[in-house]
Amino acid sequence: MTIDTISAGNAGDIPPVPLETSVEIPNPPVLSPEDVVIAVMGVTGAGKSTFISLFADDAQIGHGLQSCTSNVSIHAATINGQKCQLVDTPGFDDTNRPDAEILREVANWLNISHENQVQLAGIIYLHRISDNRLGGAAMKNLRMFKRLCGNDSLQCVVLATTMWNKSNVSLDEQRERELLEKPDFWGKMVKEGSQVFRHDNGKESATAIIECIIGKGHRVTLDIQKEMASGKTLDETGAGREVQTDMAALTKKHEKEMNSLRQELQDAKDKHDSSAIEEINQLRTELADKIRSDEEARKSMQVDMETLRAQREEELQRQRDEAHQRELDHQKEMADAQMKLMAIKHENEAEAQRLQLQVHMAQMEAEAAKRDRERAERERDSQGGCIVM
Ligand SMILES: Nc1nc2c(ncn2[C@@H]2O[C@H](COP(=O)(O)OP(=O)(O)OP(=O)(O)O)[C@@H](O)[C@H]2O)c(=O)[nH]1
Ligand SMILES: [Mg+2]
Repeated sequence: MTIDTISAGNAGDIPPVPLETSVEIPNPPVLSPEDVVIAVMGVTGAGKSTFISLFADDAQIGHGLQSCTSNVSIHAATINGQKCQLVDTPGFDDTNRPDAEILREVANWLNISHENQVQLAGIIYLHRISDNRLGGAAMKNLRMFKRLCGNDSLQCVVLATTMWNKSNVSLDEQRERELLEKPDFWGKMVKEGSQVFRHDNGKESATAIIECIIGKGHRVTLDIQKEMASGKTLDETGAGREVQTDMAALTKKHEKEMNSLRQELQDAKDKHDSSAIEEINQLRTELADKIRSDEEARKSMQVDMETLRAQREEELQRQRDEAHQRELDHQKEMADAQMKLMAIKHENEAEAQRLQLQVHMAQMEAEAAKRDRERAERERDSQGGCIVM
């Protein structure tokens, strides 16, 4: 890594800003077949990164409304003397990215692991017990997760609830019962061997979850790994089909909206209502953009393992280049601000010296004037002594 520092004369007590001119991007840790690898999955904001951060301080936790983790990342951890690798994953229903993009990222990581004979020891699926109902995003995420894993992997799955309301547990317990009883929720998974835990955001419950997985000593190959290794494209896998079904429903909704906008536009034209025409056209443009990106997302899943990997490498390189450029821009901004700060400091120092001199000159002149006055007084007094009465 090359680091230049910007020097700007006497920097005083301001340390110079290091300006990186080139960055070596560290390679992600390489996993081996002997590693105990545990993936943490779940809807965005379920607490995946927070869970991992209990054992590895390099996990990135999100504190805003936006989804935080965007790429798969691996974090080495030691739990009661046992080494393992915790894999942080982006959650579906990400606020920034379509599900197809998230599935591409997760599938690509799983494909590469599979190719390198790295199998998962288990998967922790986190769910916010505070979610009012298991509909929408949580249900979609769960359906996707089940397809991704397949029935054969369910014995290595731990379903853990997060965000318990400590002051009123009864409502959360009722939701937990519902999760366990309904086959579509967790019921069937539990029957197939998945374990259920409550995680209270503390290290103790997190350790119990990881120890449960390590204790089983299993290794699994997920359905999506088998499917893609057999030559299927992503959209032909179970998880891919699940995403497609959601996307098809969304596209249908968008097309229906487009049709009614077409009708509204005609009505507005008949009435010569120019402001309504403008408003409807704006909505049509926005909707057309959405339909276009639905189509792009659909196409992005028509990829086999190799194509997906090549495309993801390119995308990640682009992300890294953009992040690096942003970093350099901010460093430059900081360096410019530092230069300005020092210039102002120098200017102020010169101004302070000028004022000091002015004070000094005024003081000298005041003293000279005083001396003149005293001399004048003395002269007056001595003249007074000569007055003849
Ligand atoms: N009260 C409570 N807050 C939690 C818990 N786990 C996580 N949080 C908070 O929930 C927010 C989101 O947590 P993250 O760990 O970033 O969630 P994530 O699942 O990694 O989210 P994505 O990266 O967006 O998929 C953070 O503000 C955490 O501090 C928990 O068990 N209890
Ligand atoms: Mg995260």
